[in-house]
Amino acid sequence: MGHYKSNLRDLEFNLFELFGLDETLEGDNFGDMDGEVARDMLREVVRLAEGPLAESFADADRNPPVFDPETHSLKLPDSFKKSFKALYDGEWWRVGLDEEVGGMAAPRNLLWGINEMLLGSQPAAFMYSAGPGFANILYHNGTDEQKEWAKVAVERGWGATMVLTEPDAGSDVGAGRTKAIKQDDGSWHIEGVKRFITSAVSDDLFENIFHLVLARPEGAGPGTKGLSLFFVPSILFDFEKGELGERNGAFVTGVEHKMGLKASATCELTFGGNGIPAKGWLVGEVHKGIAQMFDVIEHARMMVGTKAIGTLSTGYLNALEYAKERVQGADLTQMTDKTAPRVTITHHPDVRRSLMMQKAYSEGLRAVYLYTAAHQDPVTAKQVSDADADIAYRVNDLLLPIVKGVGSEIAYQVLAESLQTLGGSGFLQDYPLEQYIRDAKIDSLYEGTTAIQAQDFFFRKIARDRGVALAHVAGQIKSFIDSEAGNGRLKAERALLATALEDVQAIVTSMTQHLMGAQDQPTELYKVGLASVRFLMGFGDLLIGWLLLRQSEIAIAALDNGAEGKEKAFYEGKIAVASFFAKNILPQLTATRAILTNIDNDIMELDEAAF
Ligand code: ST9
Ligand code: FAD
Repeated sequence: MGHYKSNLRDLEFNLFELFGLDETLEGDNFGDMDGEVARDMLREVVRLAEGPLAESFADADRNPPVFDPETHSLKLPDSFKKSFKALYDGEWWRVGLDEEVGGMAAPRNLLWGINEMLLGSQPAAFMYSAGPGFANILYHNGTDEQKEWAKVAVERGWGATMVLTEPDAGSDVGAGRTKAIKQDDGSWHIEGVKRFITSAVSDDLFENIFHLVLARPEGAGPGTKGLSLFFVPSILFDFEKGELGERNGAFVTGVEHKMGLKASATCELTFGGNGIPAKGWLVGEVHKGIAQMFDVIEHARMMVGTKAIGTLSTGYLNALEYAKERVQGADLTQMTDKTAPRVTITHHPDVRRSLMMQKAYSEGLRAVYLYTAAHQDPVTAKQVSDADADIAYRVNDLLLPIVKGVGSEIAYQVLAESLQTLGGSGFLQDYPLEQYIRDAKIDSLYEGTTAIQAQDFFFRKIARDRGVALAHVAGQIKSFIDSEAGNGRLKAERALLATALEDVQAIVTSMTQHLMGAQDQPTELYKVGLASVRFLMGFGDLLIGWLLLRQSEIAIAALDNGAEGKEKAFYEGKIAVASFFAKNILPQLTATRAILTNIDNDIMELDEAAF
């Protein structure tokens, strides 16, 4: 048994009982797939994720990949390659891809439910296996000829990378200096050095890797709008037959040593610095690089958030298992009786508080990413929130920074609680918690840091959207508050949710006033910047509180219908965790509201020397 613990029951509860996946699958929107097929798929993924995929998790951390700068090559641990093969040969990468490139249609919430387990088990392997997904995006954005390359890439199992970051262009992608020089034959030569590129070298996992690279054509303007997207294969190939030819001039010139996620190679990638030109082809023959790259980024942000949430879930379940067995101390009510029987630590109030917090965020964030995923295809969105295609698109856009930003911040924070549950043992490498924390830290950094997610959330997803998607989600929350949900038993919790919704709405109003005030007084914008991350996190708590209460409503009905045994315990847990979250977390939003609606610019006016 590996480190990974799936939560199949909770996944199925969300997909089928909360979001109605059986109904989504009625008709032929997703081919022959029905609820039973979907359940079989999930069970199969549990076997893979808890078994062969998880097996190399610790070994690949303790024996990280070794890079040889002479040959620009990487040696991955054999154990990891075995896990990767189990994943790739399982062909889970086909799920959700277009049928034209060899994919299999599936509702997006089912797809991300599957991905949660693969990512929680062995995230680096999942990332190496993203080639077909990247090819799918090339297929969507490419010329007719490039669509054929995309099919070749999938058929031959090529790896792929997304290439934006440079030493002086991280969050500020538009500062990138990598150049593209047009050639007479219609191709381009790419020149520059990119850094932190994931999976740019990968031992012998693939015969070829193609890079999707942002570069600035000579003479193009500044910023992100001057960037174009290029397809740059590591090895050139015959465009008709797909056969491999000469090495292209894109070489990995370094691999980073890092805190965690060690099996995933993070590379310096040099284009054209080795005496061989790095040939590239303009994707779609249009200069819309940043918009095209955002097709990749949106998937990758979803992936990063789901990875964090999947890690938090297995962290919680490992902590829970330990807590149920660890005997230490007496019950608090018998603390003065030195002869009192010793109890398992689950008897101690503070351990219960911590475990319930872990459960709330693991299960609440799972509901958040599945709700978001449901808005990535119109059929599922209609089923889940009665959204039409336009609203569905906007809601997904709105919630991606929540999945990515809140998912990653909370996972890192709450995994520390999971480690704490194990006491000193949590600090040891005998348990996976310390590695979970190291491996999950990256999630708040790459694909746009939390500050970037928070700005995206407010400026683009709320202000620029004129609040349309926000109104849809807030409307759903409001109708739950106004309903009789819980059959008389969720009144207090619904009242707490109502206050939380008002608090969040007051924060939005205040931030919008600062945004408008910036037309006369530009420094008003600082107030938005000072509030944005706390607003992002607060909105995440509101969504979690709402979705946990919706789950609780279903659980109450199931208990009323006579659920027994393990099922009874499961539903009781659902009611308890929703109530706990409503009473212990949602009221914090009132304090956040008081802080953010009275925010001032004092620290912006302070001399840097005073810090
Ligand atoms: C990285 C990779 O960190 C880490 C892990 C890699 C793992 C690989 C595996 C991935 C697997 C994924 C799954 C595979 C796929 C499966 C497929 C299945 C089918 N939304 O605001 P402006 C666009 S990589 C959409 O003025 P600035 C838009 O076109 C490195 N589009 O920005 C816009 O134009 P317009 C990641 C957006 O001030 C234009 O950009 N690095 C969005 O010029 C300009 O917008 C980062 O993420 C959006 N949310 O530039 C960088 N936002 O307005 C983080 C912008 O006309 N930095 N656009 O529509 C940022 O995001 C910055 O805010 C910035 C600012 C660069 C956008
Ligand atoms: P900086 O942009 O320098 O940020 C430093 C700090 O300043 C952060 O706290 C940030 O939030 C804050 N900050 C910066 N600008 C602002 C602002 N405008 N407002 C408020 N705060 C701000 N890139 C790729 O292109 N492809 C990859 O495959 C890839 N994989 C990666 C893998 C790993 C392991 C790592 C570490 C990075 C990877 N990256 C990749 C790069 C990653 O996306 C960047 O590290 C990230 O976007 C942040 O950029 P930076 O590191 O330069 O930090």
